[in-house]
Amino acid sequence: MKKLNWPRHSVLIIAIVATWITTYVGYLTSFNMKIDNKMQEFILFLNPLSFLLFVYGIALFMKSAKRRNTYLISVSIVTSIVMFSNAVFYRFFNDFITLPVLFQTSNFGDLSSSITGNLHGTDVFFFADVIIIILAIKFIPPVEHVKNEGKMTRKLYFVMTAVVMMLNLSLAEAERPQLLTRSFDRELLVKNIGAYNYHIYDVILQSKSHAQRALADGSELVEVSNYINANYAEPDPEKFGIAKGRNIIAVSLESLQSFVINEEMNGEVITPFLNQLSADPDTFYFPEFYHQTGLGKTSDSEFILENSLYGINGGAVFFTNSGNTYESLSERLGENGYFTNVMHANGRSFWNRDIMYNALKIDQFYDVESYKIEEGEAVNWGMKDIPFVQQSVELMKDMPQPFYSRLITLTNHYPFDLDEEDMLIEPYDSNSKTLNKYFQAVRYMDEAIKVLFDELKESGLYDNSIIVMYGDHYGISENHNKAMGMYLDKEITPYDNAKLQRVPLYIHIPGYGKGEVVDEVSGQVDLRPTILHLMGIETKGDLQLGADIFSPEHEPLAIFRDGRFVTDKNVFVKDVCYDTETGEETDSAGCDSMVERIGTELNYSDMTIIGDLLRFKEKDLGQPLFEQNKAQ
Ligand code: GP9
Ligand code: MN
Repeated sequence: MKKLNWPRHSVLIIAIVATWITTYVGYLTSFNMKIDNKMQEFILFLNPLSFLLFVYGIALFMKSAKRRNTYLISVSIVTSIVMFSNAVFYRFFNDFITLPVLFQTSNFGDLSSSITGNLHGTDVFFFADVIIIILAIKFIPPVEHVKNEGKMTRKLYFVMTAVVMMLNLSLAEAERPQLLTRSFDRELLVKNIGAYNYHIYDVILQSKSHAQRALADGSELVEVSNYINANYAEPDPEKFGIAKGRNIIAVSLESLQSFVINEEMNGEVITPFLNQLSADPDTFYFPEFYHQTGLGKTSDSEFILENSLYGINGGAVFFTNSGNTYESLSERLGENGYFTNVMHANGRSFWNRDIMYNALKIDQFYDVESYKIEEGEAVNWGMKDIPFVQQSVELMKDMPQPFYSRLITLTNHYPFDLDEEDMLIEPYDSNSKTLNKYFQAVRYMDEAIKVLFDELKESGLYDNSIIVMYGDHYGISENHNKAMGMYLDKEITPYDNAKLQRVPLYIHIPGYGKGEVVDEVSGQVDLRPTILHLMGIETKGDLQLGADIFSPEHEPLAIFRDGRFVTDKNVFVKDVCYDTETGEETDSAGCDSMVERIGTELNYSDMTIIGDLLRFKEKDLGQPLFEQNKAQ
């Protein structure tokens, strides 16, 4: 093996190191990224390297020194512009640039004023690498090309690049499992794979969804709406409009599953307040209600509630289709005079909420910046639920009424850590630390809900509101089946795992007095029509896959994103049909008749989202879709 031609490659090495350091210093000085431990610090430092090795390395294929140098300078200019633009964007939006933001025309006004108004003198530093490279080229004399010298060098070089890339990805995967498939947050992506790789990832994600959208046309919308109209469930006249004009307070109960409701753990009640609430004459409680989320977790539950469509398979629709036209619950309520908002003490960009909420026509997002987090008021993922609900009610007092506020709780989130003083019951004792802590975290959440009710009563908002609370998704995965089996005192079968996807739903209407336990099988897609009908708002003709749970025509059915489903008679898991009552395997006839229908429904949901079909609604068809289909 020939020795590396040192003087010739030194410009390349200087270029890589200069841009690497400039990028890293840029990270530290221009972005407010939360670094929790030494490993995250190391990943942040390492993450620009694989990309820089790769792009700068292309210079190794260029024979003339002049071309090579021009190339190195060009790369450094482009990378500097990328970092510089992100920094300026971040100052204004507190987020990294993503393609849809650049293409959303409504953002242009904000963008241009944010650029001109947010330049700092120190921004020149982003171009420090360009200057260093120009100086290096000037002072290091070029060495001419030696025949056949480059092959081995190149091979070694790109093997090294791949190794750095793999090291980076595996460390990132260990820090944040499923980082790329779940794509939680732009900040997490930049922290783990680096700003440059993040942009490549973003371009791939966005172009995929663009191409699929381009192929769709209005005829698919007619097909989907025919299916929806055939399944439309008329509201129960007794319930239609019973909460008309009231404020709506919806609460997403983080990771809350139904198996803890009305139950005890080691002789201690887990959810005393919620138990009392489910027996309250002003409450409808739904013990057979299922979450229907996929990889998008909380964001999927938000999407399903707002649109009565399923999330997409293998990703978070909040990321993949945030530029779509939707017909959200918020939009409908907005049209009916509501001030719509989401309250969640987390960063704006998590789950791409800042962008998606625009598409969902949510008037305001009270994110972490709207809250004051005092010493001792944060644990686990952030602000504790009790101060969160207290401050949320304070904010509600100043809202124009009627309002629709959706609160997203956070404390009962994996890994379910609590401060000592918030542990109101003892932990469970099993081989799963997660399940052991879960009961305590749920107990704390129950307390937070009690505080929410107390505060609402005190504020005077309570009587004229309706409170809808639902579990967003499971908290305990199948990995904890052994411990779960110990708690439930049975061996957990695939049937049990499906039934464990039940999450509690409460609809509390102060002063109503005719509440009951509704044991109809239902799911999150049913929330939108159910809520709108209670408010006296028609949904006929809306593109929604769920149905009003109170409707006598509601079908007892919950479809999971992975194709499992539950009806009042059967539970279907991976080609096996179980009896809903007994959990025994049963003759597949009952399931067979449903399997195709389930596939169709999930497919229609995907078609609607991927093809962005709602953009064809009304505008192009001239009349409300429902009327048109009736005429056919
Ligand atoms: C984050 C919170 C939790 O803002 O909604 O998200 P999850 O991990 O549950 O999807
Ligand atoms: Mn969640």
